[in-house]
Amino acid sequence: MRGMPCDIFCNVVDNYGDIGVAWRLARQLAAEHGVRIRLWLDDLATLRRIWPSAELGLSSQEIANVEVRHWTEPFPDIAPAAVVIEAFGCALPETYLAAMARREPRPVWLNLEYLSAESWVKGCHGLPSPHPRLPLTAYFYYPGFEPGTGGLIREAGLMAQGEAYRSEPREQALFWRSLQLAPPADDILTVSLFAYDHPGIPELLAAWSTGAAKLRCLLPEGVAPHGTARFADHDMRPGQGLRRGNLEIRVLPFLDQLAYDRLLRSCDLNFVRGEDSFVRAQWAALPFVWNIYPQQDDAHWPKLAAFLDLYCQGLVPEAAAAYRAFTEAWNRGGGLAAAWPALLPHLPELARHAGGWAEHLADMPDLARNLMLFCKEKL
Ligand code: TRH
Repeated sequence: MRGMPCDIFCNVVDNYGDIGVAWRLARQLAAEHGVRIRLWLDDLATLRRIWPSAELGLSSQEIANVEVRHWTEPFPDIAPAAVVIEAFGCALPETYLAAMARREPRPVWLNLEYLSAESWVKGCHGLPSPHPRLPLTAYFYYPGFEPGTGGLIREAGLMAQGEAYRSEPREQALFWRSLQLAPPADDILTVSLFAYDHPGIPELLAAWSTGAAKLRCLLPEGVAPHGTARFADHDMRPGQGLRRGNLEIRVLPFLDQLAYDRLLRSCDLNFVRGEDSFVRAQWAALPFVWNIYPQQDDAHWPKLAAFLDLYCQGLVPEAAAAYRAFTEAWNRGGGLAAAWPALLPHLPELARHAGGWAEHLADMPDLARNLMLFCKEKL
């Protein structure tokens, strides 16, 4: 499959997850499988937040061996690639679809779906979906946590990198210095906080400030600005800090994807959200709390429950109960004053469990590898 051309289409609906996933996959397919990627992206500014060498205003640029094309309308008249990945149902341009239908052989067309731990995913992964008008078939490609799904994005050597980082205090000290922070003292709990701007934020910050543990909360710039301002009584900017009781808050600049991985590996507990940071926290092999992306029809609750059922297998019952209660409170945005002190004593057990979970996941083939095999079968 080396040298195979592949078009990835990504439309940024909101936040960073659409491009976060598409960009990570594009980089990995290019770096590890030698695929010639053209990434069609409608919002270069969002890519630039997670990958600062991306330039605005260019219709085409080469970054990390990926050809990044600004997706604008009218769409240029181009020859479709052998493999086409439509990220999160972003709807391919009509003219491009028509060109796909004329191409011989037809491209392998994958619809990369959102990640879910729900049991129906295994039954739907890989199913064909014929186009209503054109002689084309799209295949549903579902990431997942279990065999029979498309797997999770995991670069080669990721786990070894994490272990090397954890056993190298000098590397960690360099990372903290790059953030203009001293390495945390042993008696401080270091927490990264990436969450939606929900009412639980000021409540949790208040619980931390009066809590039993000394805690340093690292907050990427622009994350949950209203919730943190409600707690702090003012807006907080990068580099700024605030101390209240046992809590210290530091606002970090928004990091690039590589530095964000280091942040996740450097903390004792990570609050993550959406899809990509949620998966990266699992690869960091440390305790995490997931703020699931809220959906209008409440479809996120069964999705959250399915993940917790899977994740909590093998966790001691008391720790599992506290973890479930805290995750529920965090996602509902209430009850955190009680849920936090109940969770705190279980962090060592949660750390042990997170390590085992990451090893278990890493025993399965990664999404890019599975995707390559899938395409090979269909080509
Ligand atoms: O930003 P998210 O909430 O994104 C999404 C979108 O809302 C999307 O529409 C929705 O469908 C999906 O969630 C479920 O969260 P996510 O997926 O974790 O993406 C964040 C990306 O930003 C991820 O690639 C990590 C990256 N990141 C950095 O590179 N640096 C940072 O400092 C931070 C905090 C994140």
